[in-house]
Amino acid sequence: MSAGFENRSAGAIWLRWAVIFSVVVSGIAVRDGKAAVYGAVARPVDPQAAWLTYAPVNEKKVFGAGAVPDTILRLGDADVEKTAEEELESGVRGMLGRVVREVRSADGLKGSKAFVVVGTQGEVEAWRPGLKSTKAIGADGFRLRRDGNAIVVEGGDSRGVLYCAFALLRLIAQERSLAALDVSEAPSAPVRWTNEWDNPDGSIERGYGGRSIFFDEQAVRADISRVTGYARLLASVGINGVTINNVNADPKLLNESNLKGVARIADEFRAYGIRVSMSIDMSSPQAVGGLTTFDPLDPQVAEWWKAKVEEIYRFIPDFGGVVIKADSEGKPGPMKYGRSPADAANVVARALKAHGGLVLYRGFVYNNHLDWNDLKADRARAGFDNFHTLDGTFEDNVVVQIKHGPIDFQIREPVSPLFSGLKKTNEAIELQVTQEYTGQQRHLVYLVPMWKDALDTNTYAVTDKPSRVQDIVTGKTFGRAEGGFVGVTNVGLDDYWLGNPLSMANLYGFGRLAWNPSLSADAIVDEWTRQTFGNSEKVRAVVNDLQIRSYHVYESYTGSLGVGTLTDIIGVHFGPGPESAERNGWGQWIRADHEGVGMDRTVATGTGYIGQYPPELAAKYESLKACPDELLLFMHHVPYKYRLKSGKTVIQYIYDSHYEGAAEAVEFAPEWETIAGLVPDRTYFEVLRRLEFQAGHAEVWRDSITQWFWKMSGIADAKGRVGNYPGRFEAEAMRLEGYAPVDVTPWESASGRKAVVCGAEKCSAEMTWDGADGWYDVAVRYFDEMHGESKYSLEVAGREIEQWKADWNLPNDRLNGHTSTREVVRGVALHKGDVLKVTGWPNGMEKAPLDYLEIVPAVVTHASTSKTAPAAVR
Ligand code: GCW
Repeated sequence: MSAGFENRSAGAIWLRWAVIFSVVVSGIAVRDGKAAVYGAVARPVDPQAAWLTYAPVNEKKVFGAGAVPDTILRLGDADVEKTAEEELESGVRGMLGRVVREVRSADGLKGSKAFVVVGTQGEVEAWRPGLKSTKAIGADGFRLRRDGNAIVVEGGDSRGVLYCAFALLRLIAQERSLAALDVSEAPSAPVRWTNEWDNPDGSIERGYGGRSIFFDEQAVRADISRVTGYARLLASVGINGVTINNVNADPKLLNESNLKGVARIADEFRAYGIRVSMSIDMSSPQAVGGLTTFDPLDPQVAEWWKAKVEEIYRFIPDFGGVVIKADSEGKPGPMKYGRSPADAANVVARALKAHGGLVLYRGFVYNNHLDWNDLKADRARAGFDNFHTLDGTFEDNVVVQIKHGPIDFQIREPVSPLFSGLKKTNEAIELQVTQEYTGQQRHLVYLVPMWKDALDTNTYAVTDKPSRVQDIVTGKTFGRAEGGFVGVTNVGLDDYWLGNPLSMANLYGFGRLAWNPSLSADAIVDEWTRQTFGNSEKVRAVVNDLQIRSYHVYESYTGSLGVGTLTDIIGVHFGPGPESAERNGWGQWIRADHEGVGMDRTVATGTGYIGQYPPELAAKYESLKACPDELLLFMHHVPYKYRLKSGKTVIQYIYDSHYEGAAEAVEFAPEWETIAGLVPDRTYFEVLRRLEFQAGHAEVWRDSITQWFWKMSGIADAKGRVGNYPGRFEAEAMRLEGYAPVDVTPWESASGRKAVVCGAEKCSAEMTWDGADGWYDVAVRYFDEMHGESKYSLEVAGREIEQWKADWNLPNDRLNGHTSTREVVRGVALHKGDVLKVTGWPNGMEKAPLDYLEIVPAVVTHASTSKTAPAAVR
């Protein structure tokens, strides 16, 4: 080896640690002696606190020359008001470094320089009549203002008091001046719920943050201590309901012993103003009730529901109601008896009405055995077709819960036409916080911009009132009293709740939008970043930028132009799998053939779906010219050479967007690395390893989708990238010992369609470097299946430079786009003639699979890599 080129050594690792350390130190040093008091310096933070860290702030910015509160006067006795007091106490202690006195009467204020008074409107007026507001504060609403040396935390009811307290804490956390404080707010809608798809065995359907915080081993967990932490987070953004079990509901949860468990959960949520609800299975009267039928029009069935609901309320007096998934994806429902969704919803709604409970009946009713050969068949039509004729027939405590798009949480969909299709029915929009189709929390995807697109879409339902989706679900358009927002959240026992610390911006954003859908995606993320990581300009610039860019980046490398996420739709919905969309009954078709791609949903020649929208919106989508490019392939089938508004052909756009998106994803980790030391270390590394994974997985997406479309269209990439991978060395073409080539399915998810697997205890693949001497980044692409933890090592010129384990349990047990991942070793010195050798040690069913090596000139932009993380967080 010639001088000047040394492989990764302990020295290199130390250097990287030194970089991180110096960032930490300078982060502290610039804060002129106040480092320990405030600012975004590395500090131990409880990850479970998420955005409620209550870290020290610069109190001058908040209070100017005025005094910081030293006392809290609580006027009321309601538990929720006590919670508000507790939060204020802990927020002031954490952010302002003051231990406040908690008092119950004006006498206690003697000697106080400044105080916070907490109460409902009635309590505040009784305490100080001069503070009487001219207007009544509505349910859950609040007014937050100053009165001399007092900050008045006043709610329309006790829940409003709690929301007001959190609003105050949110302002302090963001170092906003409280000098001229007078804010009145009210929630946009009464229903602000999360749905949790938790199963009694403790698993969570489409959950990516660990096991259930509610259930284990077929019952409510003995230890439900995580529930309080979750309740705090939800209440802090105004969520007032939680449905604790999967919409694919297990009927036995309605048994008495389970209801007792649910009552324990409800007790925890109650102090935070949150009502618990449950998903129910429509066949329960038969499945657990012993009846011979569950026909909703059978009087015995109605009686059974009435009795069951009464029993529930005996255990949980403030039970919120039920969520119903029926006649959908194999779930039993009224169709069995020729009855309608309204018949089913109403029988339960009547039972709940006397107790103040709601039925949220899901609009997600569709046939998953559609005929692929029928060009008129269209799953997107199902919601409207199944529900709009029932408009006006639902009880007034029924809310139809509608996924924001007509298919299923794809990366880009138009809004469901059912929103404008129901005028005399309460509606709620269902948004998915858990990233089922959007990278499963291993990819950074800030979803608020997508939700905003949906909420801001004007349906043109009526001309004399605002008719955006947000106006409809908040009841304004059609004058509905109930309705609102449901977020499918699926938090788990993971310390970061959703697995990825940055994904918590989605939960925060969901709550904030439910409270006020006119907030912008930018404003929401900045609030979140400030509360989570502090007010440092640098941290805000980086975190906000990453979050805001992420939605479009993910869309670009997965499925652009409204074609759908292009994942394996009949599997885990994670990696690429475009072929899976076609030729089955699920109806997530993209109808790609050799000439063109896209679903023709026009009225003129297609499925007629577009005709379900009000005329103005329908006209926009029906016309090829007017249809926005980002929804083109959702609405139309076009030839690959069809030109978009930019003049680019569809096929070239598909190639370009996948390359651009993947290239942007590669920038995420280095950008995050610029704030090493300015965010808590553990969080830093948790995020970093995900961003590095994302960069590698975006490449799998890019290559799979572009190759698939190349094969399908026969049209080559004008820029020559697709099928041409400089620096790539296929494992199957290397000198193999023990390894044997295998075909990978789907073919496009492995480079050259093949991988190698090891049938022995240990195998190796070798190649000789024939390029120029220099510094290179070496990527080893391999497959990390769910079960088994194979070990690998990489040697260069007889020296081991890297060792790793395939222990990230990617969500599948085969070699494909879900499991393809890579290990990158940066800054490797290579000389012509050097031998690179990968050794694999299989484990369990995982046969140390390898796809290729990619050797590209080193890009030294990284301050560190995930390899520098302490072993505990790797
Ligand atoms: O997207 C599909 C999911 C199912 C889910 C269903 C639904 C809970 O793949 O896992 O079931 O939607 O929303 O009911």
